[in-house]
Amino acid sequence: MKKFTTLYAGVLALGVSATAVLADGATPAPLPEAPKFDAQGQVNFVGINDILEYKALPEYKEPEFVTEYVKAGKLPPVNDRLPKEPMVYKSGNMKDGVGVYGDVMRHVIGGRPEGWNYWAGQIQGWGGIDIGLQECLTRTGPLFQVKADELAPLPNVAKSWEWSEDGKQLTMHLIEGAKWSDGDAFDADDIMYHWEFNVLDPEVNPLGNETQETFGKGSKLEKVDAYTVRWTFENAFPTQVLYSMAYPTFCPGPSHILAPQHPKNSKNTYEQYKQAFGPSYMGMPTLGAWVPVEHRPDDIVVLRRNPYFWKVDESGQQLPYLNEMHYRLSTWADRDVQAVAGTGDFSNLEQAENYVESLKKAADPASPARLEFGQRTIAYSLHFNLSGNGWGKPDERGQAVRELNRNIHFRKGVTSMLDRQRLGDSLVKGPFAAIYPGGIHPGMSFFDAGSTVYYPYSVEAAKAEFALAGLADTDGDGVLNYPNSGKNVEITMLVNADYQSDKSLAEGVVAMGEAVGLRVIPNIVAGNDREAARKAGNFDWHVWRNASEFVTAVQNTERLAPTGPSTSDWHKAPEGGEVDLLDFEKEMVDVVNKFIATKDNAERKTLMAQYQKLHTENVYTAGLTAYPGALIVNKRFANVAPGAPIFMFNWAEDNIIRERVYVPADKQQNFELYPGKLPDVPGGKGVM
Ligand code: BQZ
Ligand code: CA
Repeated sequence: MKKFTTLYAGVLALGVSATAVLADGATPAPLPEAPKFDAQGQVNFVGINDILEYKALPEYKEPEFVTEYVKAGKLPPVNDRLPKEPMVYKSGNMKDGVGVYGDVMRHVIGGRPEGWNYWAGQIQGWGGIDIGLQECLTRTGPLFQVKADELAPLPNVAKSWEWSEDGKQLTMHLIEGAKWSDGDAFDADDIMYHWEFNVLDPEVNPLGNETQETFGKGSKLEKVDAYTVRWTFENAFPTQVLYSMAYPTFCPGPSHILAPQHPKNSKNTYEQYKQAFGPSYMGMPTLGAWVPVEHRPDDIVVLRRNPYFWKVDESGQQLPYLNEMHYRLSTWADRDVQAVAGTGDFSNLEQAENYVESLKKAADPASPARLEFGQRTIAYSLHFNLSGNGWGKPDERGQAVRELNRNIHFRKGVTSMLDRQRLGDSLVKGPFAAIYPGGIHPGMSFFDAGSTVYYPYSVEAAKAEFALAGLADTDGDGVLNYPNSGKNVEITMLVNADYQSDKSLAEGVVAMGEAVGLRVIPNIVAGNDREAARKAGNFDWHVWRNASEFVTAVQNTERLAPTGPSTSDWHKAPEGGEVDLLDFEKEMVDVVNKFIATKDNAERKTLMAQYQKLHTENVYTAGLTAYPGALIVNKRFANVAPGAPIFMFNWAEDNIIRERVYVPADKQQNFELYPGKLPDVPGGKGVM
């Protein structure tokens, strides 16, 4: 009774009759057609077997300077540095065929390396550093070019797998005889170390956020022999889980280096384990194509080719072709500027404010870089911290907001206050941005307009919904008050300081809140600290650029709803507690788990449509805007797959398969900072 009278009192305080207000609540409207925008790059779709295979070749080759190390007895011959059956990239899938050694790809990034313990959650600075260092059980970035009816994760360090009759076991075969970049053998012990000491240890939070639930509640993993591991699942044939075995969620680390530092094997605390390989530690063993050899803080990270890299081209040349990789430590906006100017080699043009300038520069025939727009795979959403039981340890003010966040009328009010057309225009005018209600991106294969509930922009509807949530400006200062405490509603909104786009959208949300009496206080935090705040739940709201599950639905599907205690970025369990699921979240979890558990494509489409309806009707998140990205790559590079999106299953740093990109001899520049050098031992001088 109390609740209703308070509510009623709130409504009356607005000076309008309850019926009028109720009639004006948020009412769905058809989703406006997105402006026509054709992706420029034409993808030629292929089968998985057109891209790669695993087989022994009659002979192998290496760069001449590497042979010098072999002659000097510093390195085993190339045959002994490769697995029994290396991964072979097929020339038919390489636009410019077999390449030549030499040159560098000069990345510019906005992140900063905290250190090299990726498996305990350290950040390397994003922008392709961790993507290049992490080789995972499967690989999905390049799937943008795989035919829909053959879509399945690519083999990677797991070269093949088979399901048991009952579909509850998956036996995976690892590449045999591969070595870490320091020569140590790669085998099942590395897989098991990651599973037991990082994933299952609740004190260790890998950078990919993987937990046991990432692979299905009650999932198990065991070692069969040196090159075979076996998964056991509760459901039959959860084939979806193979996507979660790709970057960033199952990328084993060098257990010979990590295990001795783990608290279970040493006197280290968990923090000391995480910090055991600081940003100045060079030569961290990797299965990736390049090894960190130098880090000048706030200046550059330099990597040199890994002499044990386990992939080759069809002529038997050990990859990568590029001898060196640079990551200039700058800002994300500078990455766009340098890529079009030609002082950098690569950018994901993802900040729409930079489109016009970048397009103009790239349109000049003399431009050093090629710019190619893709589909609308970039989108931003407003996340409500939906934990009402203590995740992130909120104070009284924060707790009150979380309880509002859990109120459907409040969320419908928020989504109604958003003028999405204006938000898109605030980033860039023209056919780029589309109205995005939230959930699966418009235009993507699992998007279903019919199940997308769109509450259009309406100040009246927003105000009516806030009244139904019991809010009213009882002291007339223009800011809504809580019914019982009488205090003004104050909402903190976490914003990533590293991107102008995030800040522009946040400004829009603040202004649109003010117009309906909501006081939204932006908490604009840079890079690694923002990551920490996000992961710890230190926010009421969060303006966030979507991850791959909202683009493809099949990559990291478990993150579409709180399917586990910490699988959702904005609704996790508190220490030692449970996730306090709202009713519609329980339904979403059920639908997502059914999607993961079935192989029937028609059923999957139906289930994803059900998910989309639950997500958008209940405003699980409030979409802000969706727009295309453009890939900018310097023209001297060959083998950049046509139509590679800047983001889909993963970022373009994965999608373009950098290890098979090369610079034709006549276009090579002498950008190498350590020509003729190879990485030194782990923790050594960098180059030897
Ligand atoms: C791409 C990407 C490669 C992370 C990061 C960064 C982090 C997030 C996100 C993007 C950067 C670039 O994105 O913006 O274009 O190069 O690195 O990893 O935004 O702050 O936490 O999810 O991927
Ligand atoms: Ca007030």
